[in-house]
Amino acid sequence: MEDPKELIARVRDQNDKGAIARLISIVERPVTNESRDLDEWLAQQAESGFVIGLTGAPGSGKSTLVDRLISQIRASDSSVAVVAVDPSSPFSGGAILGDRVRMQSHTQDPGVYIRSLATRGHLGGLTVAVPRVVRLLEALAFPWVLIETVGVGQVEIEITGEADATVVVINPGWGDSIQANKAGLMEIADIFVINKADRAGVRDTRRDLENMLELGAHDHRPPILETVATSGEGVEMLFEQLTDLRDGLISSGELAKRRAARRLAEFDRLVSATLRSAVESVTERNDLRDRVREGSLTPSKAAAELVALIKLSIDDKEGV
Ligand SMILES: Nc1nc2c(ncn2[C@@H]2O[C@H](COP(=O)(O)OP(=O)(O)OP(=O)(O)O)[C@@H](O)[C@H]2O)c(=O)[nH]1
Ligand SMILES: [Mg+2]
Repeated sequence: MEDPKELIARVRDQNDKGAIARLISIVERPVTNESRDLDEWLAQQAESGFVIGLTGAPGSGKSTLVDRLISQIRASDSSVAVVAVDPSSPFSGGAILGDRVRMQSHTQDPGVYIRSLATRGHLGGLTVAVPRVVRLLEALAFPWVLIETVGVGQVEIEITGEADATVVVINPGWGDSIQANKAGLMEIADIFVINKADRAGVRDTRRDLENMLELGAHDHRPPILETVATSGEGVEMLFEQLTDLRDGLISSGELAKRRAARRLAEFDRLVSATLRSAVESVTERNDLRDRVREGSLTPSKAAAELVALIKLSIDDKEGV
């Protein structure tokens, strides 16, 4: 494994995208020594970026929109990193490969870094990996980080919760906003985008959305924007709104609050993931489960024994 410090220097001095990829594969594995070293460095870096999650039904136009947003951000002379996340895919490919093609015009641009993350057998999976990767990208001096999640399941919503702000993308047409509501997207949206506004039904969809927002308890009613991602129409406005949102969250202190809550959530997730993996590795090495299954040991005694065994294995490691 390469020294994280050297990799960071290569990113800083030579804008080496390969070094970014290596650093990502280190932070993805939170309990290794290299990753802990990197954490120390990360903790010293300013949290100066703004992280936007884009979520919405498959095919709603998120990647096309991200591609256009990249252009807007680059035109403002900032650099941008994009993380495309597909929790349903066990490997990078398929839909994510499609995203790469969609954002291809930017891959040669030194101010743009695009990375896809798919489910791998890492500790805690994507819900642990994504926030760490995002924090790394921010620390590597990307002032904007965009996270695109494919689909609107529970995991996607959890991942979106790792962003500073969330854009929910829906399309015109009957039922789309109702689906978004069912999926729990009304509560997490900072901005709604009706993309594919070149299609019929935009007004109805806007009215549906407004009605649903009326019922919810929002301190700030999220703005509803219309875009045609394929032509770029409305994207400049979206970028303006995102910039205003960022400035507002900073000046009200809300951004700091959201980030503090996320640090705690990361801690909680790491604790459960670490404990779960300790439970698994201890369970593998004895017959507690078998004895519970046959009824020769009560579940509560087995649980107590398991905890004692985990404690022993931790003491062992500390003694080394
Ligand atoms: N008519 C129209 N088509 C659009 C618009 N935006 C995107 N599309 C098309 O919709 C299709 C899906 O776009 P993507 O950007 O891949 O959508 P996505 O939400 O990233 O899809 P997944 O990542 O698979 O969930 C593509 O064929 C786009 O060209 C739009 O504003 N109008
Ligand atoms: Mg996509």
